Amino acid sequence: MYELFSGTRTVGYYGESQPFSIDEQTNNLSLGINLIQVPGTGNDNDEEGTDTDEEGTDTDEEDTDTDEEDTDTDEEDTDTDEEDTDTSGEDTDTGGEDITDDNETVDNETEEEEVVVDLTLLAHYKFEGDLTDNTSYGRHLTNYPTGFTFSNPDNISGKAAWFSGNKYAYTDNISIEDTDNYTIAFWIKPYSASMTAWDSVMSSGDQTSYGRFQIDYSGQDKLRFLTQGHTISIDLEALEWQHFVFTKQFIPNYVMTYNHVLSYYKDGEYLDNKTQVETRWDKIKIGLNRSGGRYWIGFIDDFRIYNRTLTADEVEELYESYE
Ligand SMILES: [Ca+2]
Repeated sequence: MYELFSGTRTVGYYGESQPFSIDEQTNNLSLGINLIQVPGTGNDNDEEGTDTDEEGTDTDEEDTDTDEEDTDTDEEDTDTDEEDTDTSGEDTDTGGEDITDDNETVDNETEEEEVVVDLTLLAHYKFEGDLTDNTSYGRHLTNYPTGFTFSNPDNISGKAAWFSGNKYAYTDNISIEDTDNYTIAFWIKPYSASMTAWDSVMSSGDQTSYGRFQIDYSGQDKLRFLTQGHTISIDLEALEWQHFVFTKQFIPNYVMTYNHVLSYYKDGEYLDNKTQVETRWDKIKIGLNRSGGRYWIGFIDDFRIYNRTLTADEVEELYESYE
C-alpha cells in the first residue's frame, strides 16, 4: 500500500504514502501522506486538503464494509439452508427467524415436527394483536376505520378481536368459486343485547344477490347463514364463547337437487345440512353485513377459511384443539 492515490492528475492534488504498519493496540493511524500541489490550481487549498483526508477516511470505511458484507453473505447462506429445510418441515416463519443460535434452531425443528401446517387453510386470522393472515398466503385484513383492539377476555385462543359495532376488516384477496369446496370456522362471543338483526360476523360481498352470503345475528338469539333463497338459523348464547363451522361440498356431475351441500356445526357438533346452497365470494368482510351498516358487536377469534370440506371428525378435532 505504497500509493493511496494513483494515476496522474493534471488538476488537483495527489498523495503518496511511505510504507507503514498498523498497531493492533492503537486506534490511531498515521498514514504519513505528503500532499503535492499540481500546477493549475490556486484557490481553496484548505478545502481541497480536507477532501483528501476524507477520501483517506473513506478508504478505511470501505475496508470495513467489505468485511461486513462477507459476514452478511454467510448469514444469507444460512438462511437459504434453513428455508430449504423449512420447505419439508413446513413452518417457514418460525424457521427463518433464528439463524445464529444452534440451540434455538434445534428447538424449532422439534416444533416443526409437532405442528402440521395445513396448506388447505386459505386464511387464518388469529387476532393476536393485529389483522394479519397467519397462513403463507398473506391475505392480511384492512380495517375500516382504524382502531381495532385485541384483548384476552376468556383465553379461548390467545387474544381476540373486539368489534365495537362501528368497524370491520376486509380483504379482496380471496378466490372461491361456487363449485369449490370450503369451510368457514370461527369463535364468537356476541354482545347480542346491543345488537339488532343483520349485524354480521362476516359477509362475502357488498350485494345480497347471486349467492353472496352473510353470517349474522337474527335479532332473536340466533346466528344465521343467510343467502338468497336460504336461511339457516342456529341457537346463539349471549356473552358466551361459541365455535361455529360451516362446510360447503360440491360433488361434480351430481344431481343439483342434492348438491351444493352446506353443513353446519356448533361447538364441534354436527347440526344439519341444506342442499342447493350456491354461494359467491367477492371478498372477506369480517364484522359487517353485505349491504353495509350492520356491524358485529362482540369478540371474534381464530377465524379460518379452508379450501376443502372438513369432515365431522375434523370439525370435532378442531373444536377440541382449543381445550
Ligand atoms: Ca386469538
